[in-house]
Amino acid sequence: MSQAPESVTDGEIVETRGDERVELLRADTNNDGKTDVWVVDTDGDGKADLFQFDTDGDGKVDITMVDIDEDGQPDEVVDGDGGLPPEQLPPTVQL
Ligand SMILES: [Ca+2]
Ligand SMILES: [Ca+2]
Ligand SMILES: [Ca+2]
Repeated sequence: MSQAPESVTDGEIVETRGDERVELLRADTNNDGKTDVWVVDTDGDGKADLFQFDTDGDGKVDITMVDIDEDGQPDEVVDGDGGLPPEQLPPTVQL
């Protein structure tokens, strides 16, 4: 096992800009019919600030990234869904 970067924490609940969950995009990048990328706006300003990825294809989030200042650079990265499990809905976009 390689050492995780200091910014990656395990099983933590991430802090987001707001308490909403407006999914701007759900995408299926490996075309298995399950969503593996979620792009979310949590404070209702229409800009994405939460990004979640299912890297092993089981439909559950493996990595959550928060861009707290919406500058396009993730500020916090956690293992798992960060306490923000997405609804299991079909992807809106197939990539
Ligand atoms: Ca936002
Ligand atoms: Ca997964
Ligand atoms: Ca940022």
